[in-house]
Amino acid sequence: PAGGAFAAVDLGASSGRVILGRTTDGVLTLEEVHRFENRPVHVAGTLHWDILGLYRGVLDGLRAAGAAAGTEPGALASVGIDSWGVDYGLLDADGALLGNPVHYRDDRTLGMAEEIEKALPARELYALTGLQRLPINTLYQLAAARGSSQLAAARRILLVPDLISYWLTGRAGTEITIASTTQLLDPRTRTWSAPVAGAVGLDPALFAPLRSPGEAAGELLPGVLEETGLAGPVPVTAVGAHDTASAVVGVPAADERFAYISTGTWSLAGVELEAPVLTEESRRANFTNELGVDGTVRYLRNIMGLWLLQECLRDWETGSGPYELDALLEGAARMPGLRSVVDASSPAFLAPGGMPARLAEACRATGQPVPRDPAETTRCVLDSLALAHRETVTEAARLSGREVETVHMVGGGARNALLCQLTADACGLPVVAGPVEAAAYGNVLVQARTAGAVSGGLPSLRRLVRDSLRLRQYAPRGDQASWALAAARVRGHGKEAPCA
Ligand code: LFR
Repeated sequence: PAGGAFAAVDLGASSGRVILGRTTDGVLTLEEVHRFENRPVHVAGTLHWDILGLYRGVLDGLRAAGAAAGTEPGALASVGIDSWGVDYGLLDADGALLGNPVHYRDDRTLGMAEEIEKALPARELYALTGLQRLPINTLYQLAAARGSSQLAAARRILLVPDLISYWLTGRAGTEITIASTTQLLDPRTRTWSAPVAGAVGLDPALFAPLRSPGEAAGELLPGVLEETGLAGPVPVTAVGAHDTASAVVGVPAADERFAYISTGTWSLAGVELEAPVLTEESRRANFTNELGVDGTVRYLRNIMGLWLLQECLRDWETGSGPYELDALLEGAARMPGLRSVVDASSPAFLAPGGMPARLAEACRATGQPVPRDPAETTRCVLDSLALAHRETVTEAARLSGREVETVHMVGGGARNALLCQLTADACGLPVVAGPVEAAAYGNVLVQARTAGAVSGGLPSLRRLVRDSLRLRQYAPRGDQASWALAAARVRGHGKEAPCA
């Protein structure tokens, strides 16, 4: 097709994907050409990402993209990269990577928020960055790395998608949506925050120049072309490099009155705004103001998401053998609802390991029945997620003044019919589910716009997603009272920023 195909590299916490997108006659088609595992590794007591394994997956994926799109010049029109947020690599003066990037779930950040807030009180930090207080934030990771010889030798810090982009093109830059996950960016000026960097003693020269989605990010290096069998030049285009930013572009909303929930390992629930909300009330509710594509703000809260269930499955599998997710979900659907719920926004569930026991403990601590088997535990997780979705969507609307009439669920969790239905019930609003690969849609659309294959602002891009897909709708059932009562059972446990 005219204009060629676009390769979206989308790196998630449990798998990476390379997806080929084409726009023909006002319809967008996506084809997954390569998928690979992302398995973190414990090395000497620290949890790391296997970054070279991921990079190899990207190269294999680009080769597969060439095989599908054609290897003649122009067949692959461009490449865009997005990944999970907050994690980074450090480069030395020669541009070499210093050590393997550390996983955000590593416990090195314990106590770091309190530490930083001695120098920069929580209120000021929020006014400067608008970020929710989550232990995973890059700021707290860098605070934990203070005094290390790696940080002393570092001349540049690159977030994960920017590091991949640097290896592919030889050009170092930081895309603004991924930069906005660090807690080192000022969302009002959209520039690095000198006072925040100063509070952890970071040299501002460590940060790469910022670029925006749609801008050129370089071209594949000759060695990369050779290894992937592609014919150059192949441009790399900056997209919403934060997967959640790309996923929000891929939300098929028909107007402004929507909330989104990007559900996968995490549930990211919130609204899209033109300007950040930096009020004290917003800080107390622990809402984040991450940046989106086309100058937008992603006003949202992180909810632990399907991580809770993934970790249960991992635990049960080491015990009594493999568990079929579908069978568990069927069992959970037959259970009475809202028997016991936990606070699915609580960082208490951040670390890996022993999840069924931790969920049971949370139920016990709040005087609720302890789930007795995997089906009951699954139901507890899904009810808790739906409840957290409800609380977050309602609070986001209230604190931002944005009217919400529809909830869009995108990402892997949009496949989970029970979760979608419970979310509709809990929110008392219709849920529209899909696309599952929203991040890839957003990634491809921003590239396609830069290449001139599509045009217009976010509403036009979203219309294209709508016209290219069959979406599932879930109407709310039942009344709101039972959800309000369930909310009262967990209230006060970790919902507010635990600081004055
Ligand atoms: C989702 C996500 C979230 C971010 C978390 C950690 O994949 O990018 O937005 O808070 O991962 O990076």
